[in-house]
Amino acid sequence: MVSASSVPSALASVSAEVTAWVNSVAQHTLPSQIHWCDGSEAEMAALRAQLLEQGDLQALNPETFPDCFLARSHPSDVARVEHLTFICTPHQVDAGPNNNWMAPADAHAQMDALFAGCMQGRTLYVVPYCMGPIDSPYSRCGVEITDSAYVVLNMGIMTRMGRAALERIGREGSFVRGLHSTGELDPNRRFIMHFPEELSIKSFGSGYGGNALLGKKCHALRIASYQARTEGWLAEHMLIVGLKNPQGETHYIACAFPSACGKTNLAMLIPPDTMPGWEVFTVGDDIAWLHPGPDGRLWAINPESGYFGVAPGTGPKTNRNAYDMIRKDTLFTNVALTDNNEPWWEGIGSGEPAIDWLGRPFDKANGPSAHPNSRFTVSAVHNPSYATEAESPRGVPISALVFGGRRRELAPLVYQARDWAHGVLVGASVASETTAAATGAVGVVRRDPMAMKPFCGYNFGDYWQHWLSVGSKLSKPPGIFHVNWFRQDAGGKFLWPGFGDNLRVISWILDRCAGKAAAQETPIGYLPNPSDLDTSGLHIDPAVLAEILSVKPEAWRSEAAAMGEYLDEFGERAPAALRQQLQALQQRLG
Ligand code: SAT
Ligand code: MN
Repeated sequence: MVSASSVPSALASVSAEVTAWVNSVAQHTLPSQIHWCDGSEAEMAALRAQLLEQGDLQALNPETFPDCFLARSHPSDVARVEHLTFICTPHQVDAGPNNNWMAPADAHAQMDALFAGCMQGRTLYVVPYCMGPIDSPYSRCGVEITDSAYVVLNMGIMTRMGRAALERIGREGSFVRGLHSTGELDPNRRFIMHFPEELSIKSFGSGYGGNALLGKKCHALRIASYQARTEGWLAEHMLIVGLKNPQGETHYIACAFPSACGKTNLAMLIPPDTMPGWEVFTVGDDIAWLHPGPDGRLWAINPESGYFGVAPGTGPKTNRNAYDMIRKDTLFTNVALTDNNEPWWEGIGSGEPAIDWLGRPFDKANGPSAHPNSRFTVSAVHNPSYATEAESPRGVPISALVFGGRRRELAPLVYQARDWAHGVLVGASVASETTAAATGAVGVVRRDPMAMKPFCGYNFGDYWQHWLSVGSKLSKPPGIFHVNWFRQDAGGKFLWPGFGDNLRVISWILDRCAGKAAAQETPIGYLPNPSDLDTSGLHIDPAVLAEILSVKPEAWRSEAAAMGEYLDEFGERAPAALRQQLQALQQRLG
């Protein structure tokens, strides 16, 4: 084992706390080497070269996809594992019915046994990172220890990783500790444990996405949501996008949708030709940290610096910006290949697969060629619509918060909550069909409050209370809305075109926030009349538009009753104000 004296002299300002932790982990996991990451391009290139040599990465067509690589994960390790993900607080009630729970001492014992000697013959990488702009007071740092070079490469894209982060940790003292090993990739020896009170994470047995890139869901949502509650802010599963209207005014909105429900597409939306003069700027596509500002508005930063996006469905028609940005310097995971060694997936719009995600010759009898949760990892700076404001230390002011889910029925295209407290109920009531982003059945409707079901590091009852209290600190709160791009007819056909045309809905949302748009008052909130939406050039059947802008009291009464049962699961922790909001909704529904 190499001692921590191997800290490179260039990184000599390492805090004693980080060094002591790295030493103790090394003594326990017994790596053959320790590598302190500085985040330099030379370091990333060396790691890629090493993975290429080992056959763990494959270079893609250098002419059409320069500096792009393919990684294939273990076939049983392709998505987040919610049933193996735990929140470990001393009292179970603090984790809440929304989380799997284990007592911290038991969880540590179980994880420490798995980690014992697990890095023998491997390199232990020390990955210091900063979530958010390096000079933002809202940013928070962490250190991930991992034995996976693939994880290091991803963290290098997804976070501000390396020297500057380590220096900030040296100045601040505090950091989130994330310990990760791929172990043997045995699904029976796989756990993702969070210790919010200790600001620490232990993840074993998976090399995939949200299970292994600990800065993302584990830190920036589960641990950060807990930290945010104690510090008076919100860590949310939201994209952040800026919209400049033809009059030249830019407004920012933050939108919470479950994984694989189109956050990346909306964050990079291209306005339809029939809406000239609009411009769209991406601040973030997955996570927002929201702070009440001194001006009474809500301000947002994106803690990430890259995108870990779903590949299938990404094409020139659905997301031109993403399609263009992943043609260089991109790491693909579990996509298929063409016979020209280019990446391929269902929905890419041209070409055809030759090799499937498992490396076999493509045969459609085996199902989709790319795994439905195959991904691209790419730096945000390659996004043609990247907002310079994403680097702003103070963040961007938020005009509207938008919740949404994937629902065939019930939820209309868009509606506005009556006020903040009602908006918290709307967010808490989000339900969505499950997707391939997590293992388990796909297409089952489940409650996914604020799109945070898999990501809230504490009891949802306390979380809703925290949302209510953040609202009370805002003299100019954003409007709260709910959208549903996914309504279908009986034959399964989508009723709304989605993608760029979603700007029509957002335009109404922004006009509502500016007090400029009309609406009809319904029991569930304010909906546009069909004439309030800009549908010029859309060619949508008026009957279809009326259908997706209607509220069926009968169906909503059942929904409200189901929501009441859901709140009951949280017992006394469910805020009284939320129950009052639900009662008021039920009264309005009659
Ligand atoms: O695998 S991740 O958690 O990083 C992606 C997602 O599910 O949203
Ligand atoms: Mn996500």
